[in-house]
Amino acid sequence: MMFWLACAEPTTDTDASATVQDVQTSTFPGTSPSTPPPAPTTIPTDPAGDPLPAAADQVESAPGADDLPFGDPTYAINGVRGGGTSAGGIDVYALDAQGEGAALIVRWTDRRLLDGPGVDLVVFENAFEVSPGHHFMDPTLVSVSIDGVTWIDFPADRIDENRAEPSDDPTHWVGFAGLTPVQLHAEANAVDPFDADAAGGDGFDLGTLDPSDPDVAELLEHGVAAVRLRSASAVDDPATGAPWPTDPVANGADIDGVWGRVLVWE
Ligand SMILES: [Ca+2]
Ligand SMILES: [Ca+2]
Repeated sequence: MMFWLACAEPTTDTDASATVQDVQTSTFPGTSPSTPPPAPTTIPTDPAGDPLPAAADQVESAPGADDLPFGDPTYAINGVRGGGTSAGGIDVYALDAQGEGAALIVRWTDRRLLDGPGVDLVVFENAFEVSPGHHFMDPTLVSVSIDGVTWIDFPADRIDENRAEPSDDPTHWVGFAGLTPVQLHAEANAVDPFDADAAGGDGFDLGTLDPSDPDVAELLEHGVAAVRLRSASAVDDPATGAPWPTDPVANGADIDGVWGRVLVWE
């Protein structure tokens, strides 16, 4: 029933020293990055070999990948290197603003993300503050799946009265990623990715999904195998039937990395 489960390595064979570079070579053959990520990231485990919070380390799908600057999707799994409050990080994979290339799917090698206390998942994009209350940002829709077929969207909405118009006020956008600047930096500021004040990024709690939905119930039982990120500009706002309006100078979400908190081996 779950194609990723079917092809997973036996849990006893898990190599805790696997690196992002190992993974990307074996699982994303369509990508031949001419400029490798700055450094491989070891999958962290505790002394018992159990996984600790970790960044997603596999690209499952990146149809917008190309040889242009920021066209290499491995930058979405190579660690987070934010640019701080007032500048956008450049260690990113840029999704398109429209079309098939506006989506990216990432996952964790041989692991699934469970619903733990509070935020379970943090998406780091490269939004930054232009002035107080005004951000340059690429609102991003977040979905989760246990099988890569059925996707459950985190509810997202505009809560101001001008939903058909762009807004650079992040408080107008609720349930989107791509809103909050990123202070987390793998080398220069390796704070807790789940400390929102210290790390930035946009957090998501699986516990906020509706457990009366059978698909959600199954997801909560088995865990998340993959996360899909989509530029909001490529998706229709159900209330208007038109794409979510984003700043004309924004050109799609720029994904730096995705962290999960409670991960279990498959
Ligand atoms: Ca949770
Ligand atoms: Ca990155």
